[in-house]
Amino acid sequence: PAAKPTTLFRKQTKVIVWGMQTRAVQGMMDFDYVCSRDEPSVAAMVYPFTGDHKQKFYWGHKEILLPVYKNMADAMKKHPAAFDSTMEVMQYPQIHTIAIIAEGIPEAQTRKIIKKADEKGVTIIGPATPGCFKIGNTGGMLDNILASKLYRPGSVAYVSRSGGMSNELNNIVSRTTDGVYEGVAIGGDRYPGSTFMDHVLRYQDTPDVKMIIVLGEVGRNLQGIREGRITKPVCFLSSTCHCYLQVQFGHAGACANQASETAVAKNQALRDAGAYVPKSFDELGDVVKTVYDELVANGTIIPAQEVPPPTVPMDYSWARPASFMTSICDERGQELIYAGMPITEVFKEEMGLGGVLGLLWFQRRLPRYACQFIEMCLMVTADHGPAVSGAHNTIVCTRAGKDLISCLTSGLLTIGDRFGGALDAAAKQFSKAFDSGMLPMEFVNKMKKDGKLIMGIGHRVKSINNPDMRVQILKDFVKQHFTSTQVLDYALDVEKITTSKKPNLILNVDGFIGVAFVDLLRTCGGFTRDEADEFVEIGALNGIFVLGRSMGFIGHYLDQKRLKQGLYRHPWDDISYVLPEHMSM
Ligand code: Q5B
Repeated sequence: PAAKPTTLFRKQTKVIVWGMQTRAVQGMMDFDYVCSRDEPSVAAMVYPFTGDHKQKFYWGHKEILLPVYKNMADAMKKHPAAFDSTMEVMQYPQIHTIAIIAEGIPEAQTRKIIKKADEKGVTIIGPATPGCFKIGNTGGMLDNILASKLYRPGSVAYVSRSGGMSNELNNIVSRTTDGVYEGVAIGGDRYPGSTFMDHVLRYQDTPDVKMIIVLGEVGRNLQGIREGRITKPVCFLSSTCHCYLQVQFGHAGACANQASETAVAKNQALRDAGAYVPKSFDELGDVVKTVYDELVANGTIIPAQEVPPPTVPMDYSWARPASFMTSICDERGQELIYAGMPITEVFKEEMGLGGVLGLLWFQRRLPRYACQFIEMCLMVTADHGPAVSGAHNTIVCTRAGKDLISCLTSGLLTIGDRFGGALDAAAKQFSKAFDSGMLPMEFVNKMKKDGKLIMGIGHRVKSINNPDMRVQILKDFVKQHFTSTQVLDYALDVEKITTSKKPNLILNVDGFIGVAFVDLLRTCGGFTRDEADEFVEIGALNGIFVLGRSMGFIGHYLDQKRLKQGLYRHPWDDISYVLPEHMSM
């Protein structure tokens, strides 16, 4: 087995919280804040049942957003339990400690976790414990933490079985000593991920720990104390109500099976081995104080000067979440802010429409060539004549005397898979096929076999014999400025195959923008791969056509008004009436 670290938690330790434990996370953040940490200990949350998003918390008096990831795609299918997530997390080499808050993990699974943890050198705390280092709800609410002075390290480390006893121990230790250095509740299951002795040995090897408290229903492994491996003073308290055989109290791990395991016998054995063993829980504080005073008197402990902790709001308004969340724009101050950038800066930097779109849609300051590309896309999609579905609708609506917004939306409502709204679907289909290593011919054949159209391929009037200059203009720019065009090149290979079957099956303007945008998001340096994929997943790219073509639809509206065109009625001779036989006149 790999070596386990002695120090489990440092001031820089970051945690990932599994599950939507918002209250626990806010408690951890408050704790971090009063401990004067530079930044929150919670790096992220993982919640497989929603998409990636941000969750609001308070860092002191300031609001912050914490990323919530849905983790790997198959986590959704697996409905991960604590066992699955623990086993999965152990695949990552940077994880050295896992605290399992969940209860009711089958013992067989816990044994598997322990085996894997030993192989990997990972320390497991739990199951069925809040743990320590302010993990989850440990230590209670903020007033409790402040009262127990947990915001600064003391010299006393404890290990208990029950997380419920942590508050009581924190209280006793804070009243009788210079405070808690670390506190672990190993959890209530019969097979906890780590044992009392694991932690006692760790504390023995941690220089800043000067005395140790063990609080457990039944102590099991005393060898360390007997053999002199533990040289620091240990206060041990085992509940005497467990002197009866085969009685299970509370946690499964409290079950005493042999006479030698009962509390009375254990307590005596511990006293004999040199541990400080109070007669009852009421005496624990006195014993701890006696030991602590001795350590101060002989100079082992030099109490540090008290520094008051920073204040945090105690009203917990976070528990009542705001009705709306926003992360792209803030208009409350003197100056409007787009994704963190004051509007004067946007103009000073001459970011243009592409730059503003980068801030508001992608929350990034995009490179110059990316802003230019976006503006070119808006320009080439601005209009394609009065005959296309959307413009036609806008014109008919205008001639019916409707207002600008009705006419514009009437046109916009035609945008979809067939007309102007194939960008996202093309981006998804082509990138998925490319990423899977499928050859272009295999992709075309598979789509045919599945009876599906390839999104972004085909045009009503444009073809290889009547090329679409809009696509040519974009292609020239992309080839000159993009750092990589892998997905576009793949789509162009597909186009060679489809146009060999039918000349109008070209990579159309929707398809081109869709695949080129995937290359841009993946390679412009502003996004992780997951972020790039997410924009395609949530349908950002169709927005380019919608925004661009709105210019054209508004143009058609104004044009019809200016030309004073009357109500439109389609001529009968252009309609083929195909009513069923028995209904015809
Ligand atoms: N076939 C665009 O259809 C169109 C195929 C295909 C495999 C394909 C069609 C299509 C995917 C959606 C798409 C965006 C409807 C288009 C735009 C903006 C615009 C518009 C403007 C502007 C054209 C004939 C034969 C059939 C089909 C096969 C057709 N498409 N096979 N994959 N994608 N494309 N939309 O010409 O064997 O005879 O049964 O849905 O990308 O909207 O200017 O007009 O700026 O406003 O009517 O540019 O391609 O062809 O449907 O009669 O099919 O070709 O299976 O095969 P057509 P169909 P078969 S850009």
